[in-house]
This record gives sequence, structure tokens and C-alpha cells, in this order.
Amino acid sequence: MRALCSPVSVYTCDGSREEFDRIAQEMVLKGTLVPLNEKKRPHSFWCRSHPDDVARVEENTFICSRNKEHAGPTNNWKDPLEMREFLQELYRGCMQGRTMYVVPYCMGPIASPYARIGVEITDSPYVVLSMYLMTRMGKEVLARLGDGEFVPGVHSVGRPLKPQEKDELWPCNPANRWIVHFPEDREIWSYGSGYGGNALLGKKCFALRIASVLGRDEGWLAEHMLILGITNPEGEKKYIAAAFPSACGKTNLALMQSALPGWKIEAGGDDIAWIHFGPDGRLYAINPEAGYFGVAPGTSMKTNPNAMKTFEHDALFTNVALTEDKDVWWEGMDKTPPSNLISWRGVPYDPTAGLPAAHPNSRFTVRSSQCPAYDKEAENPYGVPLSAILFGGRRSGTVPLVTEAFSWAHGVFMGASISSETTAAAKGEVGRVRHDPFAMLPFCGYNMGDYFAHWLSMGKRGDKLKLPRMYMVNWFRKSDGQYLWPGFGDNGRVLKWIFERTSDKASAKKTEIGYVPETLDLSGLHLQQSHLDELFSVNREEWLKEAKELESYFQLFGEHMPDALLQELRDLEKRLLATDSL
Ligand code: GTP
Ligand code: SPV
Ligand code: MN
Repeated sequence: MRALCSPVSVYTCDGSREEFDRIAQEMVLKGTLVPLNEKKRPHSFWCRSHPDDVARVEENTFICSRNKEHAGPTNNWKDPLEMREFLQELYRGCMQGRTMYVVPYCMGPIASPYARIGVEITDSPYVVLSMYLMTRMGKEVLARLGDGEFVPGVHSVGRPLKPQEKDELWPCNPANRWIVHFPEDREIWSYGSGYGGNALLGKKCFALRIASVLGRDEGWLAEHMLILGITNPEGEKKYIAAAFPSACGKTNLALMQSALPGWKIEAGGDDIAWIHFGPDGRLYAINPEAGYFGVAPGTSMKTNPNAMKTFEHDALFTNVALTEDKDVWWEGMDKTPPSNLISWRGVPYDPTAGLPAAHPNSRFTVRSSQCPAYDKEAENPYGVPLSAILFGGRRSGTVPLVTEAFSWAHGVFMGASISSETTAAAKGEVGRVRHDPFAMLPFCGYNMGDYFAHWLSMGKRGDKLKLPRMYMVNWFRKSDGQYLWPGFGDNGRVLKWIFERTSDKASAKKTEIGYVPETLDLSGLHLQQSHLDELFSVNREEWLKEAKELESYFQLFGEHMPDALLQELRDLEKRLLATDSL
């Protein structure tokens, strides 16, 4: 890689705090990082990306399996040999004038039998700092690796420097971005972007796209899911995982403080879960990550106090606004923006211009162990046993607050059926409803139809009584443009019902689409009855439309679409058409 990329020097990261401080200091001198107010937010930094490098770029993301069909209809594909030839040319000399950092990292607790090692080569010091916060990184990883296997990944911002040329604050190459995966070779090549999931190769590239292929081959699951622990007032603890699309509430649910007194929620992970069968036949989840790369806007002491406390120190903020006294601000932190703000574009914020001070996909990067509600079991090498799995999305209509699946296959059908309004987490239009099965549309490293089949096969391998129950949730239903449900801490009410369902202690009504709560604990919450009715309503006309839509979507997968899910769809339609089916 050194010969190909021609960096000035090569540096292997040891993962120490001294190393972090040294690299951060270099970036401060260059102007890329701005240190925040040491009294208000110690050891933290503000940083702005290039305005065209603010989110994941799905249209430039490729799964280069040998056979196009293995990438499936939802992924971009190119022939791997042609792609390799192309990349050889693309990367030639791409790190000129820069340092090549070698970042050994471990996804999962170092001692976990489920953990996997990756090595990222990058010319971005921002990526090095982020990997330090987000993963277990450095010397201890090399020690564990020995001469074992690792997933190689190379990342370049794609902006070689000529001799004496002055660098940009956020070098990147927006016109020429490539996020490429070779699933059979377990290899990642990323070019042209320095942002998030495009550049921190341990996250979406390895822990989801490559790992989903490993999971298919080895009989486990790599999922875009949070993990949380929930303890009832009697002290009984269970674990829940939940898949919601990007910027649809995983971080907020994982870190939430329940509105119900006595119910404790602990954060296991906020974005990714690797799920294996344990020796007792239950499904166990580990969080391969060690940090959060969380959406900043909307995060406040009211909505998410645990997140606010997590990044009180030792945090990196990207594309948020900067206050006069060198602290951070974003829309939704409090009502009125402080005066003399610097916007994410680096200029004085003009509240009359109608543009946000912070980019809608601005994010905080911070170690998860700093969270006051951090679940120590996140370090358990064997993971935590799941009692329930939730699927959800952003749907302003049709989808009720919570629905329980009739069976594993019906739950897999629910996961496969997720649609959600697009968000700022990916480049492109915001607010358009699109299918996002299992919240994995941008992250599944192989044919999505085969992925559905893999989920079904996991259920067949498991003992029915030990498998987690499955649910569909929607915090985002609207009436007259307003959210019907307060969300955030009040989602704890839904979690309570789910907790008690999994102990067979809560009652439910059968509807055409699944079980809904007979009663939900709404103590202390004052919602209009009409709003409540609407939150739980199942409208047959709307659901028939939904089913028709799914029918045509599922055709996309052709022969790869499992019969069992087509049967689930037919059963749903039958229930919706029957007048007295229930
Ligand atoms: P990724 O990191 O992109 O995978 O996203 P995520 O699923 O972790 O999303 P996150 O929790 O960061 O939420 C994204 C946005 O949704 C934030 O602006 C939140 O304030 C908002 N949000 C989260 N939970 C709720 C909720 O229960 N109700 C409402 N109305 N908004 C929510
Ligand atoms: C997402 O978009 O789902 C994220 C942020 O979690 S990124 O790491 O950029 O993919
Ligand atoms: Mn995510």
C-alpha cells in the first residue's frame, strides 16, 4: 500500500492517549480542529467537514462480489476484477504529501470469541481520532491479532498534495468518491470522503457490510441495531435489540431515561449488534463498537440527558455550531440559539436566513463508556441474551405505535417490510418514504433476498420458546403535522409492555397486523383520547395499500425471495380482507 499510495511516511497507531493528544494538536495547529472551552467541555474539539462531505454516499457504495446476483438488486455492483484494476489507478500516489496511518482495531470486546480484527490504513488524522473514540484500537489489538486473520481496509481522502501545496481544512474529493467492498476477500477500499460511515471503516463497511457476509457464511447476524438493558422495579433485567434506519432513534432509545419511575434502561450499544446463538440456545448480542457517532440535532437535556452527559468531556463534534465562548450548539438543544454563533459552515450564523446553524446530520463522537447509563454487560465477551427484537421506522401514517409479531416468520416479515422516511444521514432527498428492510438497505453486504432467508433459517435453528419475540414500533406517527406520541423517555412505556409480554404478563388484542396492547401504562401522561386512538389504530384500507405495495417490492428479489415471507404477505392480505377474521 505504501508503494501504491506514496505517502510521506507511515505511522502505526498504538492507541494511547498521548498519541491522540499529539495528533489532535497537529490538527489544531492546521486549523481543522478547534479546541472547546476547557472549563465547560474539557478535552473536546469542534470540527467542520467540507460542505459536500456531510453524510454517507449510498450511490457511490459498491458490493463487488464475483457474481452480480450475490450483491442483489439493492446494492450497486461492479465486476471485482475491473474494480480492482480501476482502484489500482485511482490510489496511485493518492497519499502524496500525507502521513499514512495504520490503525489496528478490534470490533467487539478484545476477549470476546465473537470479536473480529480489522486494520484500517488511512491518510486522515480525523479518522484516527474517531477510531480511537469509537473502537478498541492500537497495541492491545496487535497483541491479540498475532498472526491471525484481519479485515484489511484502505481509506484515502483522495486529495494528494503537491510539494509545497497548502492543504485544505477538510481535504476530500466529492467528485470522485468510492466506497468499495469485496465480500469474498473481506476487503474494503474507500476513496474521496472523510466522513463517518464512508471513512471509519470499522463501522458500516466492516461491522455491517462485510460482517453480514461473515454472518451468512458462519450462521450469525450482523445488524443495524441498538442494544439496551431494561430492569423492572423488582430488579429483573432483560435485553432488547432494535433496528431503526439511520437517524430514526436508535441512539435515543438506547440512552433513554424511562418516563416510568423504577424502570431502569442501560445502554449496551447504539448502532450495531452482532448476534450469535449461545450454548443455551438463546440469541446473544455484542456491540462491536466502543463509541457513539450520534446525531446532534434534537439532543437536549429534555430529550436525551444521558447523551448530553456522555459528551461533557473528551468528545469530538463535527458540523455543529460553535458558540462565542467556544462551546457547541445545535437546533433542538434549547429553544433560542445563543447570540454570536458560528454556523457549521464556519461563518456567523444569521437566524433570519432560514438555514440551520448545525448541519442536520451533524454528529458527536464519544466513547460509550462515558455514558452514565452505560451497561457494563456491554463488555461481556459472550454478549447479552435478547428477549425482544424491535423493528421500526419513521412513518407519519399507517403504522401503529407498537405491534407484536405472531411468530418468528411473521417477525421476519415485519423486518422485511420496514419503510421509512429518508433522513439527512445519507446524501439525497429527505422525507421520502422508501423501503429499508431491517434498516439494512444501505448496509447488507449480499443479496437482500438471501438475507431474508438467513433470518428465517436462524429461527428454524432456534428453540421457539427461547427465541426473542419480535415487534414493530413507530414513534413518528403524525396528525396535522404534529407527532402524536411524545417519544424519547415515554418510549419506556412501550418497552414496559414489551418486557411484560416476554414474561407473559401483559395482555394484548389480536389485530390483522399483529398483537397490540390491551392497555399501556400511560400514568402521568396526558394525551387526547383521539390521539391515543389514532396511535393504535389499524386502518384496513391503508394496510391493504401497504400490502399491495409490498407485493410489488418483494418482486424485486425474484427467486431469492423466500416463499415463507410471500406466504406471510398473503396471510396478512387474507386477514385484512376477511370481515370477521379475528
Ligand atoms: P444513526 O446513528 O444514523 O444510525 O441514527 P439513530 O437511529 O441512532 O438515530 P438517533 O437516535 O440519533 O435519532 C435521530 C433523530 O431522531 C434525532 O434528531 C432525534 O432527536 C430524533 N428522535 C429520536 N427518538 C425520537 C422519538 O422517540 N421521537 C421523536 N419525535 N424524535 C426522535
Ligand atoms: C448511519 O447513517 O446509520 C450512521 C452514521 O450511523 S454513519 O456512520 O455515517 O453511517
Ligand atoms: Mn447507523
